[in-house]
Amino acid sequence: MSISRILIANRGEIALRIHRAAHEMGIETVAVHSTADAEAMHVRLADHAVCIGPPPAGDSYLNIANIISAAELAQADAIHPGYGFLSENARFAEIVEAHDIVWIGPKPEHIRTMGDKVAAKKTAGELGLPLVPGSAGAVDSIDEARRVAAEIGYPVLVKAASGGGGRGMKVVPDEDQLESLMSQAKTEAKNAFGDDTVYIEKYLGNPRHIEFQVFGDGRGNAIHLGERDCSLQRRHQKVLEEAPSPVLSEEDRMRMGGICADAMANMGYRGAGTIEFLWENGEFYFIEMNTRLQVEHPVTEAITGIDLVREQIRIADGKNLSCAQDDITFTGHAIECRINAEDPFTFAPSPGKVSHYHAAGGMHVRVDSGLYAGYSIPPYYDSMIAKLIVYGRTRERCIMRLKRALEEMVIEGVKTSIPLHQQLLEQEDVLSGDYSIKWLEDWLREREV
Ligand code: MV4
Repeated sequence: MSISRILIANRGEIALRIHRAAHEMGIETVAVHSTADAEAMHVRLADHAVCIGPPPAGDSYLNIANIISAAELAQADAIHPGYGFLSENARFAEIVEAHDIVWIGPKPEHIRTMGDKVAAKKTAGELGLPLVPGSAGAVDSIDEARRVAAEIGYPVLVKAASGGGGRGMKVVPDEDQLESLMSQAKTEAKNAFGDDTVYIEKYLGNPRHIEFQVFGDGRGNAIHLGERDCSLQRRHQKVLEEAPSPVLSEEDRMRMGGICADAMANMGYRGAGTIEFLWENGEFYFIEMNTRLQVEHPVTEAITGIDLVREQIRIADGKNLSCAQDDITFTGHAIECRINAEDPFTFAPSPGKVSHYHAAGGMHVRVDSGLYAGYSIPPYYDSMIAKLIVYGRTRERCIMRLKRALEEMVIEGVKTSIPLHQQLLEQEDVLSGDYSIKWLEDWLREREV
């Protein structure tokens, strides 16, 4: 059996991205949409479209029953979840498979394990990934917390097992504050996730965020596609990502990438995954694994020439990985700017009608976006409206081209983060690649005064 019609359980640029890969493989697509998205580009482009509910995501893009019904109605034989929404919902993956629909994603058990940060860290350690020093698992009592913290040394970080994306974390500077901050972390975790399980790690003060792209075939074979540096973030939202990282040597890349690929091979991982590390003073420390395609995947595509969505679809269809590790080369440099409909100074969302639109173009310039002139950006969803991905033979030339492409982009009628990116690309530290996860927020704070 092979996949002939994919339901895309997502919206916006990633729905378009998946549609494009599918059509290039001769596969039909089914778009699903809320009533707010009836005029969206992903609906126009798809071969079939099904309305799955009212604007709030909880009633549409997160409504499992409606999405399964849409798949049955449209006779889709596979579902691609994209990123966000239901992409890391293990129960959804199980329900899809129980309906004899191909799930274009990892095995549900692996999604579940990596969604629990304590279980993820335990698994990562067993698979040989380097960990941040800390508790062996969940920390149940203040006495245990004191013991662990004294052993690894302050400052420590209390993290929620159900957290991720930075929610439910507390930095503890010394033992005096451990008890109160740990109980605060537990209360916040209970309220946010319905689970007050926490664990403790050594707090790394000034690391970079470096993540490795991996693929497994689910039968014990796995490869890595190198790393992305995503250190430029604001409130756990990535702003600009690049590949390769400005700080890794080819030797570091192949050594860490090899460790990641071996780990995925040993767990029998299937599909695309991203292994996130903090990097400080030349050392890697595993923090989390994402069991989905990521927003920033195009920078990896640019330097490897591999279509990651095509690879995902092939694997879900039972095919072998399209290339061996030795066939994969890393050439040149790529940077992605996330363009949001928001005020570039206050970051307030700026939904509304796009009066004029013109995408940048030219050699090595890619714009992934569902925008068009006359489109109304609805207020209900994420504010990211476009991704500008630029490639260059070297990092310097990539940055020159990126500046040129940002000048060309026209998005009128709403505020966008384009001016923010233009300012960023004037900063010495960004130009030299000398930044950590702290850099952007520090700079924004200085920019205000
Ligand atoms: C950390 C850390 C420092 N030390 N863990 C934030 C989100 C979640 N994925 C893990 N995070 C962090 N974990 C230790 N032991 C600092 C962060 C962190 C961070 C990580 C990646 C990118 C941006 C960040 C911004 C603030 C904090």
